Amino acid sequence: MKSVERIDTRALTPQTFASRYCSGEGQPVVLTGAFKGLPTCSPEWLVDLLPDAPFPARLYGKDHFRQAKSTWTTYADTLQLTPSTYAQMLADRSAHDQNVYMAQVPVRDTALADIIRPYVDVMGGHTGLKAAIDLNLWWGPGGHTEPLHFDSGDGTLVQLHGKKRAVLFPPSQSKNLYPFPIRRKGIAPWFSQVYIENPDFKRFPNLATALPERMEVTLAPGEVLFIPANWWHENSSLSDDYSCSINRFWKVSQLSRLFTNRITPAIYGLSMIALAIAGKKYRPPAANETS
Ligand SMILES: O=C(O)CCC(=O)C(=O)O
Repeated sequence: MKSVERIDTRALTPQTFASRYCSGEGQPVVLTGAFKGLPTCSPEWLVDLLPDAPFPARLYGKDHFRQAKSTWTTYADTLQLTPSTYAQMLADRSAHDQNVYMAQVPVRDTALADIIRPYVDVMGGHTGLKAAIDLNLWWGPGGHTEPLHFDSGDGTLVQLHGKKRAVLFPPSQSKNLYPFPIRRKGIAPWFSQVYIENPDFKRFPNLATALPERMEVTLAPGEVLFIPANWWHENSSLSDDYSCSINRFWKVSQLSRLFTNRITPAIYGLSMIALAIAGKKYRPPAANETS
């Protein structure tokens, strides 16, 4: 298994970041030192800083990840929950039991974003990254795994509470990670059909070729994982109570890096056709859209 380099954010310049981590397929890296001084991210803190309005949450249910992904009819069901209700569900562990995850919740217009954004912007200054989609919250039960997928933009995931393990594969391994077919209803092709921790080599024999390319890192609070566009990643919360992270997607500056993944051109092509039929202006698929 390959490890992910750690580097102090303050030692970076846009030039060094671009040449080391954003050329070719790109290279994941853990950025340290950029989030010193943030208050502890407790549920009370989050509830205080977020409006007590409904936010989308993913309901996976108890057995979702015990079933072959080919039997899934949807990636997850969606619920609307207020932060205070969700904090209660984490406290009484019903969020753990039913695997409910406040995943990719846009928080750009909240007091939470006002606290986090200056730190993320400083990181943007050191790396030369330019914001695409502003801050999203990932607040979920300990033990949750967000399954293997890729995003079409560069991403940075800031860990705020609990330890989180990320497993990554380069875009060149796409074929060996069995993306859902493009024509499959309900699940987007940027999700993989395989379980990397419980591989079914009979159904997915090429997975054996991908596994030696696996990279892995465990993030501690305050650390940031840079996930280059089109890199496959699967993140698991290692803490028992809850995990809290915030991400931002960034523009991919080199056009060629948008196409490091074999299936991305097909996704872009289909989006263009669908939107042309709908008579709308073309918009590339947003990073991490789930369906
Ligand atoms: O940490 C997670 O649960 C998923 C985050 C993710 O997929 C991302 O940052 O792109």
